[in-house]
Amino acid sequence: GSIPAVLTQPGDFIIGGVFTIHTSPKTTEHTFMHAPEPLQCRGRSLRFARAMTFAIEEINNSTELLPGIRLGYQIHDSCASVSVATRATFQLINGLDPIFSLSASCSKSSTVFAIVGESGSTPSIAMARVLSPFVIPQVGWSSSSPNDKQQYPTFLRTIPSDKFQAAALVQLVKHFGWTWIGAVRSDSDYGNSGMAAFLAAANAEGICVEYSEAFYRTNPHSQIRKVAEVIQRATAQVVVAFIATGDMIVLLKELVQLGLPPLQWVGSESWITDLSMTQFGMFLGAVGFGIRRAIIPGLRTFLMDLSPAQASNAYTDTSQLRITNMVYKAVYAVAHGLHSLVCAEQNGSTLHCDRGMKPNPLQVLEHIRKVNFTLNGNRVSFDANGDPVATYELVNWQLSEHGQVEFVNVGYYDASAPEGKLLTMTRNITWTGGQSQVPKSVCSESCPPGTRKAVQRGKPVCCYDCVPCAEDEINSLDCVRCPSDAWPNPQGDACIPKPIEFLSFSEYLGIILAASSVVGACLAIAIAAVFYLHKDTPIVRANNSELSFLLLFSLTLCFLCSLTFIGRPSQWSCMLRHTVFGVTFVLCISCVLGKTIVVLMAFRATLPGSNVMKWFGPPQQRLSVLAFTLIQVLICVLWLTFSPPFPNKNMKYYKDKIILECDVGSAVGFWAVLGYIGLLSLMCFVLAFLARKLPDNFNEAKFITFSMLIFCAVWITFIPAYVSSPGKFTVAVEIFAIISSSCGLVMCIFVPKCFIILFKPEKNTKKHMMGKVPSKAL
Ligand code: TCR
Repeated sequence: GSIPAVLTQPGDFIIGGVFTIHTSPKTTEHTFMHAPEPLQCRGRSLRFARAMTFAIEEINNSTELLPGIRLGYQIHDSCASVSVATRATFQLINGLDPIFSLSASCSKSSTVFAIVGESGSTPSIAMARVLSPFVIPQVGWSSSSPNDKQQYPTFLRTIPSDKFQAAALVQLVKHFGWTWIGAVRSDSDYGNSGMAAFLAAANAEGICVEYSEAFYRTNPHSQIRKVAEVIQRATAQVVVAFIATGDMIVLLKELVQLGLPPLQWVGSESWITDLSMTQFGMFLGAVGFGIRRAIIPGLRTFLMDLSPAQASNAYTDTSQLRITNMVYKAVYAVAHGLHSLVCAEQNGSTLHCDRGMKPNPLQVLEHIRKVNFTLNGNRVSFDANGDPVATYELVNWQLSEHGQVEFVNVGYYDASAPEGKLLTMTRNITWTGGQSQVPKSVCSESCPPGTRKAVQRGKPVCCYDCVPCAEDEINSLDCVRCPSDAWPNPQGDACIPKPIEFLSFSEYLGIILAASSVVGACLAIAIAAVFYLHKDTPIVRANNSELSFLLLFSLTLCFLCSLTFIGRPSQWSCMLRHTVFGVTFVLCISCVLGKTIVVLMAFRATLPGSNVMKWFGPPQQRLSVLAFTLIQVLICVLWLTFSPPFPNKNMKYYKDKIILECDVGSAVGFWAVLGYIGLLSLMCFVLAFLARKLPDNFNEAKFITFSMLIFCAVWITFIPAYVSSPGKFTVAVEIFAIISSSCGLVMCIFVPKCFIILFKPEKNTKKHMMGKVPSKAL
């Protein structure tokens, strides 16, 4: 018949065991009575069952643990099948098989008080569902899927829950900066729940997953091929594989066939410590967490009981006892639980154990749950959830000197350590392809300074383009705008304050302009002095000296007022600037206007020339100058009271500097002042133009025309410069306009007369002057 293998040993108390001895449910011809062929005994599984019998033998020989009591066992082969495992469970709890006829030895067996098993999570869950209604304790040794006490109240285990392994893998991936990974898993409870825990934790850490594929060893070939092709096509260099050994072999064969270039594999505990996987070079450099290695004295000799022909090489290799130790621990935990239930100290000292006791399963469960003992130096205990403390070894697949792949322990993970100390590295890792450099697995390289990440539409956050920061932005993590008075440094990683610009006394331009205004003022004063010294000569007298002196005075002020434009603008200098300049200029122009009117009047109004001075004599002249000037004063007062100019930091105009300027306050005020000057000078120009041919004293009208021409030209060129761009050069242009137009007046109106007074005194006679008049005018 096709009865799965059963191995029994009678005893006072029987422990049940369900193991995956054959990996495929079809290979059921062999019973455990005859050792299976080496090929079917895929290494560890047979060793696991043998580890159980070894532990029971040890306990039976022990004088401390369960003295005088003989433990028996009944071990079933589940063939990695849920249905076979379930049937085995029923057999164990009934002691009878209701459906199949059992071999003689089995039918006599008594019921078990606890069950150790199964290997895989999926069959273990099936068993737990059967066992929990009868409250029969079950201790797993490698079923690691996160478990829920509500659903499986009678399940305990010696392997840590995979939720810790998932967290550990995320830590590992994060530690090496892999933000772009592939994920493959077994389509089983182990793979699905382990990967779900991993993905949730990875997502919380900002790790992006390019693909997540699932398959099972019994899937059609096309499905496995598809998974292999996804891995091949993807760009992620790191693949996290939450896969059971049996599934990994299948995938691996497919990948080898595809000729996949080496990737960095991050493995789960099931396959990362499986020697049968090392036959392929493809996984060299793989890293992952394994159960801590342990030493079980005497096990090797015990295993060697089988003839070498019956055992595979991996079976006898006891250098890597990881899961085997979990089986060993599980059996001991059950024995310790039983011990505390049936053994008690009698008469104060001798230990007595009750062989005939029929233990209540619930009590057994409670006692197993509470065990706390040391086994070969390892603590064994269960937490409230029935799980052990999670500790792992970080395993790295390295090439040994003999050219063989070996598992090198390169670090530890201890879930009970404080945050930040969970993962410790103890040795260097050799990466895939034998590299010593950590492989890179990112979707997009990190952005260079001066640029920022721009997530691509519909793609994970780890995939982005780098777009340059705006001109006024710096890059620290993202593009950050500098405050309005600062500007990025050339490297684009810090904001530096913008330089402040104004026309100062300490720069050449400022010094030259200030000097020329002072020189101009001195010139005007010097001319005034010359005129004063020769105030009785005809030239001075003929040019109605009163207006001339007033004009020279106002010209001096004009020169000097350009000084208020130089230096750091302050509230006062801003208010003074345009108003002082406006008033003094109007004073100037109105003096010139007065002179022109005098000339015009002399010839147009009263040709006989007798009473010009009566209509526009010195008092009228004075009055008109005063009136014209007062109008400008009024404009200025209104401007200053309603909206005076103020110093202003202009950050808008230039991106990289601040202009310290005088804001005119009211543009209307500013243009009114300038416009009034313009109006007067235009008037002056027109009148002087009309009078230019008239024979006045010494051709004054001609010179006035000329000076007004200079004046207007200068100011007209100034306006576009002023309106266009603010800055110190605009101010310089304005000063230049003031100085040059004042200069124009000085040069045209006074310098020729001075020249005659000083160097041609022979022409400075009444006769000479009178002689000219008729020749021109008449
Ligand atoms: N948890 C797997 C089974 C398993 C296993 C192993 C089987 C693990 N480790 C080592 C054989 C050898 C981890 C499960 O299904 O829960």
